[in-house]
Amino acid sequence: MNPIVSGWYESTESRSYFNSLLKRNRRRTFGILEKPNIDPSLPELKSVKYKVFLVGKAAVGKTSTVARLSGRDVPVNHEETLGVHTTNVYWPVKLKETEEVVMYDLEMWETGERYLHKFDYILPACVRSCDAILFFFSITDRHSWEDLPHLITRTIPAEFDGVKLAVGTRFDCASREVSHSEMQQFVTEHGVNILPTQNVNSPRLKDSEFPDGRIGLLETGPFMETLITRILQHRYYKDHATSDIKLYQDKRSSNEIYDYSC
Ligand SMILES: Nc1nc2c(ncn2[C@@H]2O[C@H](COP(=O)(O)OP(=O)(O)O)[C@@H](O)[C@H]2O)c(=O)[nH]1
Ligand SMILES: [Mg+2]
Repeated sequence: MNPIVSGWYESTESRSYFNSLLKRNRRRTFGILEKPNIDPSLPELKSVKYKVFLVGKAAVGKTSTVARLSGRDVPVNHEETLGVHTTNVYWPVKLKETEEVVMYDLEMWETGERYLHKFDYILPACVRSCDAILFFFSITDRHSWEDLPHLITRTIPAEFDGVKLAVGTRFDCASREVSHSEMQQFVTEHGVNILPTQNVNSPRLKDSEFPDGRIGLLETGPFMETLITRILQHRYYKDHATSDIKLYQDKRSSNEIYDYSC
């Protein structure tokens, strides 16, 4: 069962909540001490933070994915991320059972691949208390795809008890080096679902150089909803491990690749 009202971000009701992520239709960026300001006429909003770690080969599209999810432009050229970088991506969700709206704050952790190899304290810091790890490959880079199973095993510590998801980038590109059936097989064999993404910029606001924040939110909605849903389902499994676990079993078949792009 899906714990959230899916597609809620497209509803009229959600608009006043999503407005807190925008300023004059541009996506707002939030500093460490800042949070989205919700319209005071709305009921007070619960805020829940989750830690998400993005890992994968250099130039596979980790920074671009975070840029896209937080409403910034995708970097034109690859520049290695220096040290560890975190970005908070906010996303309001309506819970199905209680009809409560919750503001999720996904703290996205990324690091340049070189730093990961150079300093052996970085990986443990990134995976510690992590709610989800996103393993990246590019659909136009066969090597990143073939390395995916090793990436998973060399990244996760034995005690890791969070969500594992693979993210495939460059689904906008025609020159694909990975077939659909290979991805299907991977999902069946490893029990790790794949989220396809295409990190292309949103259209510009009228007479402006800035991306249209509202369109960006709509475009990234399926990715954000899937990620939050997986985290919530996983936590539910953990909390109810000995009781009615079947209740929340995901209706999607376990070998499904999420069939959308953002
Ligand atoms: N066409 C296309 N280009 C992408 C995509 N994702 C990333 N890129 C490009 O690949 C380059 C490297 O990506 P980046 O996010 O910096 O890689 P990182 O090292 O994994 O953080 C960027 O300059 C982007 O322009 C995608 O989904 N589609
Ligand atoms: Mg990067």
